[in-house]
Amino acid sequence: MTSSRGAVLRGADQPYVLETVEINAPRPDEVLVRVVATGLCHTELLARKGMFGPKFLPAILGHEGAGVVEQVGSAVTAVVPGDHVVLSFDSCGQCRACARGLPTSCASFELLNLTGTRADGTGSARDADGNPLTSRWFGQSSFSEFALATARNVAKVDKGAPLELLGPLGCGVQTGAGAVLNQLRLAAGESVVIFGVGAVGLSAVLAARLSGAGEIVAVDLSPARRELALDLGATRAVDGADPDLARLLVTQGRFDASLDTTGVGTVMATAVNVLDRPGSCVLLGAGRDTLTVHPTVLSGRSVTYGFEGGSIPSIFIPRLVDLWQRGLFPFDRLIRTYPLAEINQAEADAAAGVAIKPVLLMHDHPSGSWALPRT
Ligand code: CXF
Ligand code: ZN
Repeated sequence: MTSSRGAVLRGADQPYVLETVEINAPRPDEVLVRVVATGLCHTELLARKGMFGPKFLPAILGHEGAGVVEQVGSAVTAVVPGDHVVLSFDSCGQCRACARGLPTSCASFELLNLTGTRADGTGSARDADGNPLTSRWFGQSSFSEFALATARNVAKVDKGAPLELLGPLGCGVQTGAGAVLNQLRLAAGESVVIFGVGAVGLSAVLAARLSGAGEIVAVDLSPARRELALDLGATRAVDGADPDLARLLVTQGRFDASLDTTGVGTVMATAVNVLDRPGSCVLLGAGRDTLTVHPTVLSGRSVTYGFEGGSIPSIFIPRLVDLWQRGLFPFDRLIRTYPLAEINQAEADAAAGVAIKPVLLMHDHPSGSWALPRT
């Protein structure tokens, strides 16, 4: 057992509260990580709202952790204590999709990442009174000084990179960049339109620029986000509230590719309708809306949903770290840091769109040599 300070969410209308929690020792395939920093993802806001079931709370959320391996289970060979890791989504490693190297299509993706328990229904943390907590959120629950992850959801990264920065590579940044680099595989000169430029959409903008895309159009309701998208490489920015959005978008020709991060039904349909033939759309949004299009609209066009950008975390995350180190993928521009004690402010800023990607620092004084300036 390891005692840890963690942010616990006990009710949909309650703030996160810092509590002392007890984390189990690692099972054979598990990895105990001393968390340095954790990003806050939009999916955390949905978990608060009850999207993952009525029995979900109380919970330790957090699924963009980065830290140092403290202890490994007896069967773990991929990492050793002292390794620096980014925590990402979990997968079973045994289904047909995992066997084919497609962990984002794992047959147990929802079970392992969205229920907050292991596949066998157990959790891995209790509160100070010994009561169980939802504690396997994306196989990590990293709003905590220590997190129990699995060998399959840790990605070993270069020790020269700042852990204070890397957590969002585990979900939001990986999702947007992966959709472009792994799923759309944009060729140089191809055009793409990105609906919703929060952390996921802006990561897609960065990846599209890196791919040498021709036109990169960012659509968003927020003028500030549109401005940032232009600064990060979008060639055009369009107000998502424009009543004539679809026609406005195709004035210079239809798109080779489109991405939706909003999950809004009408916006997803527009993302399909503005495609060229051939054309590909990747949906990344969360929510309850459905996509409705007439079947003939899909002639010559493909639509897929992209859990985590179709990535293999142990390969894709170190690659993104390398691109960042070479100045080619400046995802740090999206980040605003907060001490863990200010998690409620971080959440409010994310919900209000004030912070694109909040990152919670577990300790006031970052452990690494690369200290993020407070922004
Ligand atoms: C989410 C995306 C929406 C469905 C649940 C999983 N991924 C990461 O936050
Ligand atoms: Zn996420």
